[in-house]
Amino acid sequence: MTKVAMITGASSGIGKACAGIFARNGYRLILNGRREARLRELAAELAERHEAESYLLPFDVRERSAVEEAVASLPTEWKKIDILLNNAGLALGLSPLPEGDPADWDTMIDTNIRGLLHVSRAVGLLMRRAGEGHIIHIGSIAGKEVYPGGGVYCATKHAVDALNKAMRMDMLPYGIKVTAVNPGAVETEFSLVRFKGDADRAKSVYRGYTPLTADDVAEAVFFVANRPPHVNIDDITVMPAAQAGATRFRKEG
Ligand code: NDP
Ligand code: 8X3
Repeated sequence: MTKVAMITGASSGIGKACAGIFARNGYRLILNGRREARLRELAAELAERHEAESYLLPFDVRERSAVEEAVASLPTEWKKIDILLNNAGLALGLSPLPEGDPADWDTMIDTNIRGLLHVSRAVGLLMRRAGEGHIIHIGSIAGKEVYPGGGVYCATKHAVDALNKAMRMDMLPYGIKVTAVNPGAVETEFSLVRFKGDADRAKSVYRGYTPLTADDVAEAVFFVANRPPHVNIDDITVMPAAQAGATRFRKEG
């Protein structure tokens, strides 16, 4: 039986690139995101390019009952999930805390922390029953450091860092590996979302240096997911060569 990788936030950026590398390497995929049309397009592309089999599981990670119902609805042959990639996430705004929008805080906390917990619980129970599995979190350099205006986003990614460590302990008795991949700047739709559709501002985040691509991160994810059974990578940080820390860049021009 081919292995199954479930990816949250597969409709864009890092999640989509991860779907590509797992498909290319013979995995079956469970693709999640809210934008179902994008998931459908991706599944068709992966089938054509790699003859990969995908199962679409669109839901909003923030809605616990939707997550539980979706995971429970998986056909038996899709319920043995080998890899869960907790990738769905976002930043909204870059304002100092007193000027921040509490609605944005709620969305970040609900998606990046609560959503990750909902999915980890539902899939973790299946993995526990199977006696094996691997949960991989997409954290961030923002989970290791903080920067002005990024307080709430950084807090959510620090929470991912804490959950990565605690979950590894909780899952240890069941033979389930837990890993975090923490990227620095990656050019995806992340900044377009953060700046609410302001394409010029989003573009400016990546000006003057070469950021990571989503494929660079996908290669790191695939590497940690494919170590021998006795090896776990607890945590890795992947940065652009032109970035040393959350706010320190070597920019030209
Ligand atoms: P994108 O905006 O390109 O992708 C984000 C993905 O998350 C989309 O597929 C989106 O799908 C999904 N998503 C967002 N909210 C929800 C939700 N409520 N339910 C289900 N899916 C959701 O950004 P990235 O690929 O860059 O981001 C992926 C992860 O990487 C995030 O966790 C981000 O914090 C992290 N990260 C990004 C970095 C960067 O510089 N880009 C650096 C470090 C970490 P849809 O809208 O269809 O639901
Ligand atoms: C995304 C990277 O530095 O914009 O997690 O927060 S950063």
